[in-house]
Amino acid sequence: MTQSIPAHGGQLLNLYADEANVIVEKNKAQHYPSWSLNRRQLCDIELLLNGAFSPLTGFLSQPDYENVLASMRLADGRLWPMPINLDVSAAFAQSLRLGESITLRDGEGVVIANMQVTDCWKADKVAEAQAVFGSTDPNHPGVHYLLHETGDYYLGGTLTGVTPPFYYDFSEYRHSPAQLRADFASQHWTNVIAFQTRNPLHRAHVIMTKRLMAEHKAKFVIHTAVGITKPGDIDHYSRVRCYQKILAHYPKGCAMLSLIPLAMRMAGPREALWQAIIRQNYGFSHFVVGRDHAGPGRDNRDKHFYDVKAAQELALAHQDELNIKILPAPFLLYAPERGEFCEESQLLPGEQGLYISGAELRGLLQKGLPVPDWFAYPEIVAELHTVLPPRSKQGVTLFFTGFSGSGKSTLANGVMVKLLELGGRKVTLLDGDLVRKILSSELTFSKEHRDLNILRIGYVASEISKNGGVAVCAPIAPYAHTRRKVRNMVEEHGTFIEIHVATSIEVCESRDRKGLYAQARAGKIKGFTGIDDPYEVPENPELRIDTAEYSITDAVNLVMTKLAEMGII
Ligand code: PPS
Repeated sequence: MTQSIPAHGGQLLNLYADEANVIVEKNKAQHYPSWSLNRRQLCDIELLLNGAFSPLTGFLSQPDYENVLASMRLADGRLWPMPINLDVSAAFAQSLRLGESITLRDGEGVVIANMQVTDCWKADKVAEAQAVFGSTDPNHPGVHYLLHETGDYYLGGTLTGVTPPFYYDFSEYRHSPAQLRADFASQHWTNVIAFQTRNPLHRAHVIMTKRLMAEHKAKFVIHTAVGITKPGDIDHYSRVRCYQKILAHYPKGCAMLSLIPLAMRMAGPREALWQAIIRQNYGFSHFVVGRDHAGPGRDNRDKHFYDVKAAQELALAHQDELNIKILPAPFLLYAPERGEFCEESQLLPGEQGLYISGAELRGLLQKGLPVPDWFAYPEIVAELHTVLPPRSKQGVTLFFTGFSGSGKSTLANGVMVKLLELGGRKVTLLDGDLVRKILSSELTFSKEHRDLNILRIGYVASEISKNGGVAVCAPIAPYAHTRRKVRNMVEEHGTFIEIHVATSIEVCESRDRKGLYAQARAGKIKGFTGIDDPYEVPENPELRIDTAEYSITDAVNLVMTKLAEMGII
């Protein structure tokens, strides 16, 4: 029976205080130091509190953490491949004593849980990245988050839940492990396949999962991650609308949709195993592991971060320790002559199997080209056309970066005027100098303040792009990781184009239009970019222009040509 599927570690945990004690915990919270949970931490804490992360009773202690990194096991030997840490700032960590309790609040200040802090240590993030992701390459989104967005200290300790995080959206599809188990039991569902996904489903997915349902005499649940997925993914609102539509392609009463607030790490093999454990805790009997499951795609050299079969192999290698059956997903291709899907090995001699990757699909949508009917259902394509309109209708951020005096503002102004001349677009200029007078008037040029300045610009630009406008930004933006954060913000809703204005420091200094380089050389301005402060050269900008080599008109035309090439104008 499905309800008898044991949780990982034996017992499905529920870390919430019982009704009588909620008020006691809330009262205690008033006297504890508070930590405001970020989006990732809110996802993690919800799954800790509702038992999805059983057998964890809180954020990992240091011995558990070290064992997880070294051997994918807790200190007591139980299998657990993913570190679940409460990362905090050095200042907060150093203000605490071990044994002390803290209260964990959401962004609005609601008390989510209290935690007794048993461990506090400084993270070795590079070692963690290598152990968990097998890489320290910041092009990996999980590595980037760890190295650049995670607090420097980790706190471990047991949790007592007070208030479950609240959602306005799709509440009918949100289930805790206990609720989903009860739901399966009430419908007498015994074998149930969990299908983890962060993408819309198409014909091949439906055919593949229906085959698995038949083979394993199982019901089917689209158990979709709606916490944090890969930057640039289609937002969960549109995806859930797609899933609602796709359910009509399954036999009635045999398939359902459920949302899990999982913050994915894109950790490939380790993540596949972790996700299987989580699905066991939700009461599933089977878990589908796809090709390159939870992989972040390709690195800068166009190489997959993980072998496409590594996730399936690692999960299968631990099958004996799991009470959920791992189902490696067959990879289906479309055989056009036969009008059907088959595995590569089943193609007839000379037969060419067709497949459209996520990136290719995105390309078709961005160019406004038709999506072949053999690949996707028309109602899903219609939804995708709404959420991913052709690039000419999407919001855009043009992000010029380079030294002071490199020509960023001149170029940005020129491009803005050209766009206005073409018409049909609302354009906002967020020039470095201008922003510093208004948005960031109180900020200095320290690293922290420069980062904050760029994040403010990025936030405004992403809002403009989200609403279909064009944001033209022209700050120095000297740090690669901050530019990456802005790219991630913008790509949630539109197109991000990084233009490195690569004019050399010598040329910029010789221009010295504002006399600032002379002042920097004379030591009157300290920490001047390119003189005694760093500038990290963009590795892969969409465009690089040295303004010493072109007239202004030609340089502006280079940008406009790039925009035309990309289908933006
Ligand atoms: S940053 O690093 O992106 O936050 O800088 P930004 O907001 O673009 O501001 C750069 C403009 O500020 C003037 N300025 C300095 N630049 C660099 N370093 C130091 N220490 C500094 N102090 C003042 C300078 O005029 C820059 O203008 P632009 O338009 O880039 O020439």
